Amino acid sequence: MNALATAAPIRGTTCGAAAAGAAKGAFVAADFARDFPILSRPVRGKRLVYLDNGATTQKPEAVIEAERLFYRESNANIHRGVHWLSQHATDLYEQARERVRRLLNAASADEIVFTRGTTEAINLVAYSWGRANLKAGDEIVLTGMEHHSNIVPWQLICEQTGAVLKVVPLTDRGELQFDAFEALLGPRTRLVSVVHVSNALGTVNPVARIVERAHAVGAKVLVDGAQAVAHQAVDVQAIGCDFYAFSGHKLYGPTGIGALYARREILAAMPPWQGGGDMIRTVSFERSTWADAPQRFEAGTPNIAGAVGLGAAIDYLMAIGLDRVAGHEHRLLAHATEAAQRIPGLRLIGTAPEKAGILSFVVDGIHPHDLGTILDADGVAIRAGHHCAMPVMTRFGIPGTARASFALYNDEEDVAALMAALAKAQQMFGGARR
Ligand code: C6P
Repeated sequence: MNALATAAPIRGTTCGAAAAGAAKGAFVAADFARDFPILSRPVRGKRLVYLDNGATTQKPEAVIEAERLFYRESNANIHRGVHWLSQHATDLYEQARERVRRLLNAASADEIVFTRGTTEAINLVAYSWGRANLKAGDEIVLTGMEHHSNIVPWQLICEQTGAVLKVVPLTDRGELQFDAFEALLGPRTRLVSVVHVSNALGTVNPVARIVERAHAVGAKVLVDGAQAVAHQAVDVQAIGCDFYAFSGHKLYGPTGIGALYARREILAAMPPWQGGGDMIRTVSFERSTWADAPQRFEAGTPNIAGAVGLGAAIDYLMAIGLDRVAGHEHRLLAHATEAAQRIPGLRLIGTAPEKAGILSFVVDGIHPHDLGTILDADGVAIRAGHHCAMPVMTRFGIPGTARASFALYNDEEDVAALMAALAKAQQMFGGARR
């Protein structure tokens, strides 16, 4: 791809093996894996089995190349220059916004605000919408499976406004107790902020139903889509949510770039949360006025190359097709779940019927961190710990879990490597395997 290809119309953009795989119809993960240069590097002398996609996904050549070419051929600041290069960079940045719109099926690109990622997107809503709309006694409903990024900003805003948090409890399988959720809703509920796919449990929440119930009491709904957007088709209009947040780096894109979707009329009424260049209409020492959304929420020079890389990642993923990716990852999860259940002493944490490709577990007698270290010696990269979801660990009475999280390039061979490394860990810890 060259810089012009990056800037080219969105439809029909495909690259490398992904395009071939998409055309063939058969989903061969190994074909896609070849698009990701890092997956062919050995780690500790072993084949890299990368199963830490919940933390961040690897990047296809198309994304690496798009960022590299941006700096080689298109780099300039945006929305400011009268010169050709600045206008060109601005076009690329705005085309990336359109790609995000298409990914989420938002009604307008003006509903997409670029952020550093999910965390910043949620903080934006908390500090802008939250400070302007919440007062003492108002209620924010969260769930017991939220990432810290969807807890702490609300705690900070509650301290400032006097609003209070209400938390929906979880079942033993790691689902929301829907009755309890409905019982928490009332005339004081201003916001329901809920994770789409739990990073610690894999549970897929019924977000459209949640929105319907929340809207019935006049509350707004924010969906944390960090673990969803790369693994299933997301349609914010079908979900009906007011806000949707995600990170580019969990979607095969660069770090330091993500987006907030917010419904146009809500965004139009929100005050700025950060001040600086590019978010103003006029400035004087007496008074400043603000640009329209989304610029109002993008103070300062943004991550332009990151946005271009994110656009390339979206093209890559959509060329393959999110439904096909979801199908593949569901099959892989079912296969991994079955294999894990055959390991004595292994307990899955998160067994909801609606799950995405996340396998969280504990093994008798082996701390998750030890598991992670032993697996790493065999080139198997998983995450171990509380996954920034400490309330989930408290709910299940454990310090943490070992977590394998799948992406489109993983396959049965990766699952076999995981299971073999687990068996080895059990032998090292005194032959827990019977
Ligand atoms: N979860 C994980 O290993 P940022 O850091 O802003 O890109 O994403 C934060 C975030 C928010 N919500 C959910 C559901 C998430 O899973 C994450 C990031 C990583 O599970 C790092 S803790």
